[in-house]
Amino acid sequence: MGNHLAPAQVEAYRRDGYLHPLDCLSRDEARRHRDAIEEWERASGEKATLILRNKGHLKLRVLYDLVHDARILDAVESVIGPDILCWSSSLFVKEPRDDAYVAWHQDSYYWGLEPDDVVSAWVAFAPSTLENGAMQVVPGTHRAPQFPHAKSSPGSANMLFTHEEIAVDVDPGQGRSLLLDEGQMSLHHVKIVHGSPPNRSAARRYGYAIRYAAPHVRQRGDQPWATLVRGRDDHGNFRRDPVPRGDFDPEVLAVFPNLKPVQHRA
Ligand SMILES: O=C(O)CCC(=O)C(=O)O
Repeated sequence: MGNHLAPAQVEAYRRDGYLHPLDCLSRDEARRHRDAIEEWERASGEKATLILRNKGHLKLRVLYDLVHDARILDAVESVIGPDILCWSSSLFVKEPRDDAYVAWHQDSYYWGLEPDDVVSAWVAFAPSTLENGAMQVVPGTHRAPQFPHAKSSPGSANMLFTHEEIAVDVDPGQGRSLLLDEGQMSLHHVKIVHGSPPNRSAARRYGYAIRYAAPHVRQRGDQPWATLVRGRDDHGNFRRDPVPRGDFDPEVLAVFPNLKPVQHRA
């Protein structure tokens, strides 16, 4: 059985577009992931939220191992099937008492992946609470059409690199906060409307969102890269990521020069 979802949970995911809380890491494992990230920040002088936001699993070996964790993949398998690619991953660190927030958006708007057999597993390396800006979703919106998006107002603290947000009114009262203990995770559908308010607490909020796709998914206009993390890929729609042998492996950076910290910051 492992960590596969029960039929009622799969049904709830299909109806609502998200599922939480799901047990995943122990508290000790969650702390070890935080420690590894903070240790890397100290050694490199870089900020995790900037540098590890894009394909963090190809940068830090501890994250590469995590995207292969059977406890996550069992749950993911229950919603997208036994053949699983990790297309990307994003570490969202919210600093204490900081205005940074994530504007309401649908991932499908930015990613161009079709069909929508794409799910994010959002793993909490620290508790995710109302006070520290837990992620919010609007249930059922994954079944709505794709909404238009537009640039956020100038100077906004929207953490999304594109600085865009959904261009229709979202009633904040409809948002459900995905509260998680450290080590727990949530799943959210690629089309669900989601976002998160600022962190008003005295500690960092850590969420690691891992993007998984079934191999029949395609990206509009491009052949993306991905890591096969379970099963097989008989479709060939994704090029195969190199395997990182350590943190910021030069061989990986040779394939993806834009993953280099200094370029990412610009
Ligand atoms: O971590 C957050 O608050 C937002 C995460 C998010 O937008 C995502 O995982 O797609």
